[in-house]
Amino acid sequence: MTTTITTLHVDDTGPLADAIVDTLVHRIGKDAANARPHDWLAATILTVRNDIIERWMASTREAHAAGAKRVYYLSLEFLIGRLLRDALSNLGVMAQVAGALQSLGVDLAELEEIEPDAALGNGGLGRLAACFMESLASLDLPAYGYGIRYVNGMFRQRIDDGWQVELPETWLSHGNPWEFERRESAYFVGFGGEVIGTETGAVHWKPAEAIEAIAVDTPVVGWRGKRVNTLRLWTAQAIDPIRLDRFNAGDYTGALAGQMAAETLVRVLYPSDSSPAGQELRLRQEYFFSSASLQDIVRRHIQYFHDIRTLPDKAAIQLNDTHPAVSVAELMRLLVDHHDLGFDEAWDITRRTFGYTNHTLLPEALESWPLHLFERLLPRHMQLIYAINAKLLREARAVEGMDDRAIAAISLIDEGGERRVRMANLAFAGSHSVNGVAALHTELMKQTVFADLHRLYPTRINNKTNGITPRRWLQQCNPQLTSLIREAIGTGFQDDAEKLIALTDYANDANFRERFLTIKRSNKVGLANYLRESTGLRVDPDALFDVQIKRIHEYKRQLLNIIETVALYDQIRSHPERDWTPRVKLFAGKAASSYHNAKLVIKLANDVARRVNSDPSVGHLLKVGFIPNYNVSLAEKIIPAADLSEQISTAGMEASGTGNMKFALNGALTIGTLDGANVEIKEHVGDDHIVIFGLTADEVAAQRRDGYNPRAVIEGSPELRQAVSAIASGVFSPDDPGRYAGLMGGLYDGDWFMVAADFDAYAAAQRSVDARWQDQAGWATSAIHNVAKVGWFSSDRTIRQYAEEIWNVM
Ligand code: HBZ
Repeated sequence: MTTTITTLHVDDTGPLADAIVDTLVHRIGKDAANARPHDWLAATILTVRNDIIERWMASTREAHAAGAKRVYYLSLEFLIGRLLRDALSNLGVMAQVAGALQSLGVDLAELEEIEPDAALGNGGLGRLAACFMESLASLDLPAYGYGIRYVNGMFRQRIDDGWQVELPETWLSHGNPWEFERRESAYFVGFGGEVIGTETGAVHWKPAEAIEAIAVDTPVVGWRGKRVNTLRLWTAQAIDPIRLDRFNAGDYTGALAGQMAAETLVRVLYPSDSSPAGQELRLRQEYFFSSASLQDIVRRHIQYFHDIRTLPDKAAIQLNDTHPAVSVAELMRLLVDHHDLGFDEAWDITRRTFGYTNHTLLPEALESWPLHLFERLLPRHMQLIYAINAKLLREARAVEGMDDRAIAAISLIDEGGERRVRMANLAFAGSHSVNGVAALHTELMKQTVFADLHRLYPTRINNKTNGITPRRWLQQCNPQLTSLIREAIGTGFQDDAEKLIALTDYANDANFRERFLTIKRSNKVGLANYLRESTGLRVDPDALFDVQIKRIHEYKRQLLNIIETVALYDQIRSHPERDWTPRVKLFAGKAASSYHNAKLVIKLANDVARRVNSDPSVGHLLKVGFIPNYNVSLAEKIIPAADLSEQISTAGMEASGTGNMKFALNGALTIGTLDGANVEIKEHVGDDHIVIFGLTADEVAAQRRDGYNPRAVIEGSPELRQAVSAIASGVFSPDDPGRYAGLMGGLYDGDWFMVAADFDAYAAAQRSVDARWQDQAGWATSAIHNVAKVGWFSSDRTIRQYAEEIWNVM
């Protein structure tokens, strides 16, 4: 009989300690005297896992017995981060496990810190998938996440002399005690070859190559351990791991070539959040995981429900952006070629099964594949896509007023230039629901990228504003604030984040404010220590911590922030007599390895930091830090310590943002544009507790349409002109004075992201922040209003809406 931790009490950790030592000896093969921290970590995870497995099997049995409909979330990215603290906290056994380890002389917090970050994603899209998985389990919905088990996920970022250097992330180097390889769940995934017609009219795809997809499962523990769902990530293996004929002939490389090709497929995540890498390997990855997932879903459906026609009643498949969009064609292939359904019936089933979530309107980020590449790799899918397109365009032609331009925009094939397959159009056509991720984004989808498809299917586009899991992003990352809230309003908010609203009553309570500020300060001391250890930078925890952490991208406008920092630096030096608010400006984020300007922005932040931090004339009034290797775990350290959250994208360009929600939930004030979910955050927290500046999305569009003249704007703003020319002339890069001439020149000749247009408004907003900071009680009141009013941005609310309005599972 195994000891289940949940049956133990905090003061009775002896059996649990014994169980951990037993695991250490019998599973890891070490005794307590010789165990290293990683051995203790593995032993702890394996022990906790026993309890999780029981719940996991019970969850599967229950769903089966109930004949429940299942949700399938297909995503090329799952940015799940570390799992130990999440599992312990959701199971409510944190104190027991900490106590048991303590009795063994081991510090749980230290073990948590050495757990590698599962960085299987780029940014917001991947983290959203992770929050959704946790909420699905917490809401007791049977769900599977499907993706790829990348051996090296997102690259590790090192900063060398201010430049980003990309290194492989070796998160699996100590093994992964959370995962279970399921050899029995393996599928062949084909590529290339030809399509052969038979006499009966049926067709048969004969791929030239095939790779075996093998399932690797990770349990996802919901809040209070109610349900444990499965994250199923595919790994790849050659069908012939070694060609003995070649090996024996002395061709050792050739003998292993198949295995090498398979391993290459699951090696890296494309480190791009801005544009599809446009490479064959990427399309292969997308088809590999889509095909394996669809085969698995169809197999499970037949096993449980026997009739393929009931698939839409028992399976809801959500496409996380277009990366899995080829699944639409894959399901059609399985239905038509393997289950002998007619095309029309197959199409009806397909559309009723899929939903598609769009995460970007940036034209360069909308995936499309050269038709010849697609046809060469997936000839049968190409045929099906032509057939789907014919049907789609017939429907479109039947709508009054659809002209040739509209038809061309709706088509699954882009005919302008080299012909390409449009994955967003395929996903749209193949789904009964197409959603955006914030209200503004969804409206813009209707008006811009999907305007013609929207006219054809006017009820298909709907909004599901993003959310974040309050377990990881409040309870786990900010335990002190969580305790304070619990003391004030009880524990209800832990099961329903919207109950945080009761905190509003405390926003003007002097005692509560005091305690709130004390906790914030303590989190800031923690971050200051981390900064000193990781970068050598010393900062004053009483300064305002002003934070911008996210992927580095021109539309996110880290450059606006840096230029304003330079302007502030100038101002402080020119007017040292003024009552400046001491600030610490913090940046973190990765740039896509091929994104030149983004990498230059990282270097600029570091160059500005070096100059400012060593200038005694500003002293403690201004410090600048770039924290390397931004990832989920780092975000968990930084966010609870932030006073000001920078959400300053060019209006209309950030689909939603989710960092904005995490900061507000931890009591930071937002300085931001009316973009993405900032708009809704403002509605929730109230105009008095957020700092909004800059052009609206409509104004940005109007300026671009009517001719925007950044040169005139720069010339008209002395502060901006001075900062830009200082950067351009090499004040911050004396070793290479021309380094930023091009970057600054881009502002004069175009400034697509409207940095100049928004600069004065941004600088004025920052000075209003300075003034607010002088009134600490007022600041605390606003911060508490933020915590109280952003419970709505829980991913539980988001998932409930998906469940009710798209998946029909609630
Ligand atoms: O998805 C982000 C949006 O930029 C952000 O506004 C939103 O909050 C978040 C969740 O909805 N999008 C991404 O993170 N996109 C990618 O990471 C990406 C990755 C590969 C691509 C394209 C985009 O080829």
